[in-house]
Parts: sequence; structure tokens; C-alpha cells
Amino acid sequence: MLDLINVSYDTRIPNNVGLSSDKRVLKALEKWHPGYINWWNDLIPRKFQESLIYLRTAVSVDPKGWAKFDYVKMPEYRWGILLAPKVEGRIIPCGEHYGEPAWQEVPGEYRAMLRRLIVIQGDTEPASVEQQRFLALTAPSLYDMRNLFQVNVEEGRHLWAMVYLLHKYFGRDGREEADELLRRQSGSEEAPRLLGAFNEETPDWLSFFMFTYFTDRDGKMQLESLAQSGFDPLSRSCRFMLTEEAHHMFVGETGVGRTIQRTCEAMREAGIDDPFDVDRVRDLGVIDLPLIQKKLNLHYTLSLDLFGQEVSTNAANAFNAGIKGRYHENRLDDDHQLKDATYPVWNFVDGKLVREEVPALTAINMRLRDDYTKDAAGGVGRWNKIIEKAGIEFELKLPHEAFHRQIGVFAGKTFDPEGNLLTQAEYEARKGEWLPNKTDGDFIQSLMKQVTEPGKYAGWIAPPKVGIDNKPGDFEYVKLHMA
Ligand code: BYC
Ligand code: FE
Ligand code: FE
Repeated sequence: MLDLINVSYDTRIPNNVGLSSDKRVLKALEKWHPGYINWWNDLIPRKFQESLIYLRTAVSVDPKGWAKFDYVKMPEYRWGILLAPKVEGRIIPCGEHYGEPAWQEVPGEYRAMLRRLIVIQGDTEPASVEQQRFLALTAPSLYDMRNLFQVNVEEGRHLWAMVYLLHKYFGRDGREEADELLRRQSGSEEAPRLLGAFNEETPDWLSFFMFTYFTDRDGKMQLESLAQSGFDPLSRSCRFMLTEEAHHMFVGETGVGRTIQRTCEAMREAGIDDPFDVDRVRDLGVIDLPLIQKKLNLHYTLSLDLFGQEVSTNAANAFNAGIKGRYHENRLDDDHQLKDATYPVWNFVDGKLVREEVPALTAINMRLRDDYTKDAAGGVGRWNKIIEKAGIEFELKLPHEAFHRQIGVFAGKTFDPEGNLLTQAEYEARKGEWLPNKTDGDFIQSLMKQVTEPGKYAGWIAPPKVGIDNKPGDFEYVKLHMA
């Protein structure tokens, strides 16, 4: 009897999908495996490959105890294939097949659409590891270095999750797509990653924290909508991925929060009240709040682009097909088909930004993006509490969605962070006030020094409130290989 909760270790690839009795897929995955290991080994600097990292590994899909913590060398990490438990009687939650039993096999008419979505999802996972490949060299502590590697191995596992679906359900073209996922590279000229934000650099730790807060949260929203898929294996795969995603966003939220905390403390100690007294704040070796706002502006807007066009027939087709649902589709109280519903989307009429009602079916991307914005606002509020508590007058804000966009109705036009339309010249002249400029980047780089003594932190960031796995403050999260 197949155990669908606990993970089986009887093949090289841990799994709860019965791989040992699915010879065809097992063979395909074993063939793909060495390419994956090569990709990993070429990517992460040598000395970290040989270090012992205190990582969690999934051993079950039971939400109460799915992870175990131990020291591992990353190339020996057990990347597994894990699907959340099957929900008996699950139905297709939306679209024209609403109410029919969820598909256990790929529905022929939607094969191409499904494959495309799985490939896009799969492409982002290794891309993020590529973007973060050099950060360990400047980690502000062993705690942070460990968190980086935890995020990286799990993004690697997310790639495995999508590759499993391609191998299992898409035959030969699925295998070809799986190979392509290892061939494309973030930022490459010849074979870039598919989505814009995944070809940008993650040059420093503040970017890493902003990325895991804002871009991993796009991951969360997209996974939430794929978790609503009528194609049950995709739904189950994404549901388990979401449990890991929560930690990535935790790393982002607390990372930015600790950066803010340290800045506020240093300002207090030095008797600086004015957050815009940037030069004096920087002389303290901490990141000024206006620069934190600029980084926020950058990463939030890059992430907004990942939701696609506001009005999208691709998205309408995916919803109608029952391949992709809305956020919490199964908890929404309507016809789940959007026959007569409308939804307000941004449009640009006579030089003015307005929200216009359009058929809700075409506004699926816009709606998910609105849900994202609400979700993203929560952490910003908590960051502001830290600033307020320190008695400093400054408020971080999500910029207007029109600002700094490359995709959708705002693309090709220039706006300020309040959403006022600017001429190209006005925008260029003021851009440096709203997005990190060269001086800002150089300043942050000057702070990026690796700290490797257990329990010690770089001067620009506060220690965390609690350790990982309840470990004490001076716990050695990474035993560095010295050579
Ligand atoms: N860049 O009708 P539209 C994560 C293309 S992150 C480049 O709006 P659709 C993670 C689009 O492909 C989550 N191209 O498209 C986070 C289309 O081209 P075609 C990743 C773009 O399909 C951190 C055309 O423009 N998962 O997991 O409605 C760390 C028309 O656009 C972009 C997913 O995204 C862009 N930003 O929406 C690690 C889920 N936007 O087909 C991991 C799967 C649009 O006309 N993807 N285009 O040639 C999807 O659901 C959808 O494909 C998208 C786009 C939401 C991305
Ligand atoms: Fe992921
Ligand atoms: Fe993630």
C-alpha cells in the first residue's frame, strides 16, 4: 500500500508518488538528475558546496511535522517530489467544467496550455537560485547564510516538482521542456529566463530580502491560483510548495524588518531625528530609510509585472478551462464561471488614469494582482510599526501600480510613485529619487561584508528575535569548509 503522507527513500529521489513502481518516470528523472546536480555544482561557489548547512528537509506532507532539521552538504540534499494528500471527491473549482471531478490525467484539449503554465512556473525556480548565487560571499551572519541556502534548496525542489509533472504527464515534449529548464539562465543573452524579473540581478542582501518578500509573494499568489487547478496533480504539487513558500516570505519580511530596526537604533544612538539626513545616517554604516523605500519601489514594481496584462485572454482561457483559479477560488461565493460579473481594471482615458469595469473573466490577472497588493501591504504596515516605535517620523509606502512598469496598460508611460503622469524628461530627471541609483548601489555594496562568527551580525542589520528550529543565538548554522 502506497504511503501518501510519509516520504519514501527507496529510490535516489525521495517521493510520495510511488516512484519505485513507476519505472518509466523514475528512469526519465534519473536521466535528468545528473544535469541538475551539474547545474547546482557549477552555480554555488565550491567552498559552500563542501560546508555543512543546518537545513530542513521534507520528510512528510503532513502539515504538523513535515520537516526535519540537520546538517547537510548541499549537493547531498535530498530533493524530493512531494504532493499534498489527495482530497477525495475534489471537483474542478471553476470555469466551464465547474463541478466535474478533478482531472487525474491531462485533459487533451488543454495540454498545451497546461504545459506552458508548468514550464513558466518551473522556469522561475532555478532562475531565483541563479540570481542569488553570489550572496553567501557577503552574508551578514551564519543565520542569514543558512536562510539563503534553505530558500535556494527549496527553489531547487520546486524545479523538481515541475519537472516531475513534465516527465510524468507530458511524454517526450515534457522531457524536452525539462532539459530546457536547465539550459536557460538568468540574465543570459542567448537563453534568458522567461519572465522579466527573473533576469534582473539580486546584487545585495537588501535586494534578497525585498525579493523574497515581494517576488516570492508573486510565487505564492501564482501557486495559490495553480493550487486551484482542475488538474489535480498540479494542484497537489502547488499546495505542498505553498507550505515552503511561507518560510521564504518570512525570511524577506524579517530581513527587511531587521534592517529597518538596526537603522532606527543607530539613528537613535547618534541622536539623528531626520530620516532624510542621509549622509549622516550612512556614516553610521546603516541603510537610510529613504533608500529602503527605493528598494521597495523597485522590487514591488518588478513583481507587479509578473502578473501579466490587466486584461488577458490567456488568463480568461485558463480560468474558463478550469486550469487556473482565482485566489481562494474554493472559498469564493459566486457562480465560479463569471458569466455576468465585471471587475474594475486600470485604463488610460484622455490622459487620465481610471478604473473601468470589464468582464471579470478577462480581468483574472488584475484581480490576482489586487489580492497580491493587499497581501503585500501587511508586512509594510509591520515595518512601519518598527519605525514608529523608535520615534522616527517616516512611513514606507507601496508606490502606485502605474510607477515603473514594463507590462500592461502602464508600460511605455512614465509616472511618479503617486501615480501622476510625467513626461519622459521629467521622469528621467527625478528617477534617482525613487529608484536606487549608482551611488545608492555602491553604498550598499560597501556594507556587504561577510560575517562568519556564530552569533555575530554585520553592523547594518539587527539579530533575529528567535533562532531557526529554536536554536540559541550563537548556534553555528553553517559549519564553513575552510580551504
Ligand atoms: N515577462 O495575456 P498575458 C515564483 C507575456 S514566481 C515576460 O497577460 P498571461 C517564484 C505572456 O507570456 C511565479 N512576458 O499573459 C518567485 C504572453 O505571451 P504569449 C511564477 C510576459 O498568460 C520567487 C503575453 O505577454 N509562476 O514562483 O495571462 C522565487 C501576453 O500576456 C510577462 C507563474 O507565473 C512578463 N512579466 O499572464 C522563485 C505562473 N507577462 O503567450 C519562484 C504561470 C506577460 O502571448 N504563469 N508576458 O506569447 C502564468 O500564469 C502566466 O503566464 C503569467 C502571464 C501570469 C506569467
Ligand atoms: Fe519556488
Ligand atoms: Fe520561494
